[in-house]
Amino acid sequence: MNMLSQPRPIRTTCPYCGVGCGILATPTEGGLTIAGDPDHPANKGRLCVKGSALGETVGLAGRLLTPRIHGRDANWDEALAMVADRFSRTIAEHGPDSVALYVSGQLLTEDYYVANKLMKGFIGSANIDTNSRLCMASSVAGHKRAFGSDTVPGLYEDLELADTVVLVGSNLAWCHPVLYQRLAAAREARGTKVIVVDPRRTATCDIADLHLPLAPGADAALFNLLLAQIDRRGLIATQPDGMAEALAAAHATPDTTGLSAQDLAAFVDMWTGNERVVTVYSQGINQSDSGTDKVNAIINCHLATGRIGRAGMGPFSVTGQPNAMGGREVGGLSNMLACHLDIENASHRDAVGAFWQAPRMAARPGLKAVDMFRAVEDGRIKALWIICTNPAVSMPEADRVAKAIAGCDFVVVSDMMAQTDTTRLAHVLLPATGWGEKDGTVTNSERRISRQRRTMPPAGQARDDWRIIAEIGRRMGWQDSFGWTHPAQVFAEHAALSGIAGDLGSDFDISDLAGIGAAEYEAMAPFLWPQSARRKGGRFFGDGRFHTPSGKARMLPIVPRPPTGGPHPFRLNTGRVRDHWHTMTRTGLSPRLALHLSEPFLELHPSDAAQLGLLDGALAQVTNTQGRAVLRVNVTDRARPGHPFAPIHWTGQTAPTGRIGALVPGDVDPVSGQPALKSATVAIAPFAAKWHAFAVSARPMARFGDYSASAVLAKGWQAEMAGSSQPADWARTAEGLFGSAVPPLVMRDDRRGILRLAVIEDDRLVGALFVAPERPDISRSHVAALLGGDGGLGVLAGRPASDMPDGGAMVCACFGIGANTILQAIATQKLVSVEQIGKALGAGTNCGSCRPELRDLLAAAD
Ligand SMILES: Nc1nc2c(c(=O)[nH]1)N[C@H]1C(S)=C(S)[C@@H](COP(=O)(O)OP(=O)(O)OC[C@H]3O[C@@H](n4cnc5c(=O)[nH]c(N)nc54)[C@H](O)[C@@H]3O)O[C@H]1N2
Ligand SMILES: Nc1nc2c(c(=O)[nH]1)N[C@H]1C(S)=C(S)[C@@H](COP(=O)(O)OP(=O)(O)OC[C@H]3O[C@@H](n4cnc5c(=O)[nH]c(N)nc54)[C@H](O)[C@@H]3O)O[C@H]1N2
Ligand code: SF4
Ligand SMILES: [Mo]
Repeated sequence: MNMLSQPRPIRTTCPYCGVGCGILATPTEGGLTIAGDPDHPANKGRLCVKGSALGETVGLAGRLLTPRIHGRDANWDEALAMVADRFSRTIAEHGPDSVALYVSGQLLTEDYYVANKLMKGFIGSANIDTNSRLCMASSVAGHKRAFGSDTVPGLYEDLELADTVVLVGSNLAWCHPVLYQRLAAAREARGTKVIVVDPRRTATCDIADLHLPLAPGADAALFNLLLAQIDRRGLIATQPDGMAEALAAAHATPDTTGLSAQDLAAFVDMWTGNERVVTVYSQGINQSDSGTDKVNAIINCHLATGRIGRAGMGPFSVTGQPNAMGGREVGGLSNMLACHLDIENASHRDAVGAFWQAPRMAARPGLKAVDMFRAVEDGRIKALWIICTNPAVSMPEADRVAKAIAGCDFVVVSDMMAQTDTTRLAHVLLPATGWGEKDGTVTNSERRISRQRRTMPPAGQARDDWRIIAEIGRRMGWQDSFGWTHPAQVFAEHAALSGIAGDLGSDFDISDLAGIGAAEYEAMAPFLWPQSARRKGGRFFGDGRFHTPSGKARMLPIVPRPPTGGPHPFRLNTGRVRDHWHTMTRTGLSPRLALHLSEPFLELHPSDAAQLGLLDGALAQVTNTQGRAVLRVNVTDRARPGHPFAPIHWTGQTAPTGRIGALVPGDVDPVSGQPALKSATVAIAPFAAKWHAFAVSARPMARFGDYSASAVLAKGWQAEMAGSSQPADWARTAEGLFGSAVPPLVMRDDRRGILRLAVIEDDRLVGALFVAPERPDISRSHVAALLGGDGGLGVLAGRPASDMPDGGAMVCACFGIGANTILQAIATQKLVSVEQIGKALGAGTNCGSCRPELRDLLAAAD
């Protein structure tokens, strides 16, 4: 690097959640330094722990660096020729509906637009669906029913301007941390009332004035009861279509919420008592077999009171993925067309077809995700291209989906990573550039379009997704229509099409940017859509005009339906943890993120645990007719009785028995096709393990045992293991695990059934294994810290010497501060607030994601 020129920070956007934070990324010798962009309107300089740790995830570890065909390295020409040829031949023989694309809300808008153009305009089938089907489909359908368009009316600042904010089925503290921080700051400043509606007591409840632990799935009943009260209290302020029917349904709704009369009354008072109410909702609403009805039950209350599209008011569906919103704009779902146009509307189809000069416009909606994989299973789909998503893990019926993909005639997977549960099943693997290497745009939850910019060269031979898809389009015979050479050209084309859509009445119109060139695109600052001669940014619907034929909003009569039952006693709730992103292909690379929660777990209410004979820290076997998982039990009254919770992040790569999708049925919402991902019914029993073990290793470890969960460390890897039969020879096992020919040093205590082994090569600790009848009671952070050092046999003690501190389980990932350190500081320095902990230790002062846990530790120390 030139000594004279300091590297300048590059403005880009975080690739994780839908908050869409601006980042300043500065290239350094070894990678990138990351800081929040103070000028980005979404975060104004803040970042959460996942965003801050991005620098640790951009190395070459695990990357797919070349195309691969049937497991061998191939060159691009060969791989692309094969994909184009197989797709063309399949279409020629079996018709356009015999092929499918399954894509992702993590693609950039440019990637997404090109994929849709190829499929819907040129291949002539709408069999392109996206993981947003698992995520936002019910919100999209609910918006369209109520507003006539898929429009998010409000802005982030509405959460700051509101007097009451209701969070329904949203763990904002962990899943949209910077938006949560903005809300927490507003509450601090102006006393905003916060209500959390969630069967589980989540970290978000930390700032809740009221937590409603409602019966799972009872949200439509709750909002119908609210609507009935709105009517009784004379708060109806507008006359949308369908009002009478919606009110009749609300008044007829019995109370199935399971809430106390007092809590219910407090909710109604807080909601009706302030005009400025924002109701935020997320996957606790969408991922249900009546998710669309739940969305409309919420929107009904805002429409009836006219609390929509004005400062501090409105329903607010927060998007999960960084470009979930962009995907909706380009028509990423199989039942939509680009620019919020309708595939079922002939004039919309004609307009898009004419603009694209499309030889074969898809004439009807394609298959939705669950049905798409069923069609893969039964052979109707013979060629499948999966881009930027890991369905072998994240789909419901995950085992069945993995089997279907494995049985498909021709499977192409485009990913950044070489080894995922889905890449394993591909005939052709295409290496994609990832965050930091890609160049394009994303849209966040408040409709703000921001640039992701390239900050480093592509890894190996990786190529941008849009370039790969366009090249396939050209090789399939459509040279001119897929001839772009720069992402700005793709963006400009999309913007031009949005102008035509705007003329047809679409809300999504960014035609001001139709003439954008490369330099302007490069310099583009974040902006809100729409952006056209008609309208610029701002909120929607405050003027009472909607996109329905009558111009009025529509209220829906909602008859609440309980979730579909099942033969098993427990209803399994699923969701996210603070420091991991989905199937962990990237967050799993960061030691800082890996240790907050390093194993797949089951949050179980104490009464359930007692009845099942399960103690905290034991392993539980969770089963139903379609799958099985083994999970670490966390006994906590955060879970509702009968309603345990498990995280979605573990995979065949990290914890083969921790794949939760294997237990989730393929039941879908009849309107949106979104699967019910939070209500599998399951049976739970203790997992009978003969031994438990913990290991650290400087080299990647071989997998061992009937249960194993691995995580990356600063100097290697760790694994928790358990098995139902004893291996014949533990020393042999250790050699295999650590890939070492050096015989291990052994310490055993037969009376307690404890065995400890260490492998030392050239005076360095390369591996240690701790075996016990129960989960080994040792300090994991201490043992991990000794790895690679010359501490030798000392590791076998499993704990620091009494004069050395043991930090304990990771709480503050930014500064690497453990629970023991914090508890000790609370005790010795008599700390009474999160702020004081921050002053004393630094914990909680950077991203703030651990502040709820700091409050828990303060309470525990009381
Ligand atoms: N750390 C982290 N952040 C993320 C992600 C990640 O993987 N990790 N993923 C991103 C993505 S793609 C998404 S979609 C979002 C998801 O963001 P969220 O929707 O906030 O996250 P989840 O944990 O899936 O589910 C939210 C809550 O729904 C509750 N819930 C379950 N059933 C019900 C019910 O019947 N009613 C109600 N009211 N609540 C219920 C669960 O208990 C859970 O706390 O997060 C985004 N942000
Ligand atoms: N039970 C249950 N299941 C769920 C959910 C739940 O709450 N409960 N949530 C659902 C939701 S909301 C979502 S959004 C899904 C998420 O599920 P997935 O989309 O399957 O999860 P990811 O791990 O984000 O997968 C992204 C893949 O793309 C790769 N990748 C990253 N960047 C790029 C890129 O630029 N180009 C390409 N080609 N590849 C890239 C990554 O390595 C990874 O393999 O899970 C769903 N499944
Ligand atoms: S809140 Fe965190 S994960 Fe979400 S965009 Fe901001 S930094 Fe990224
Ligand atoms: Mo999502």
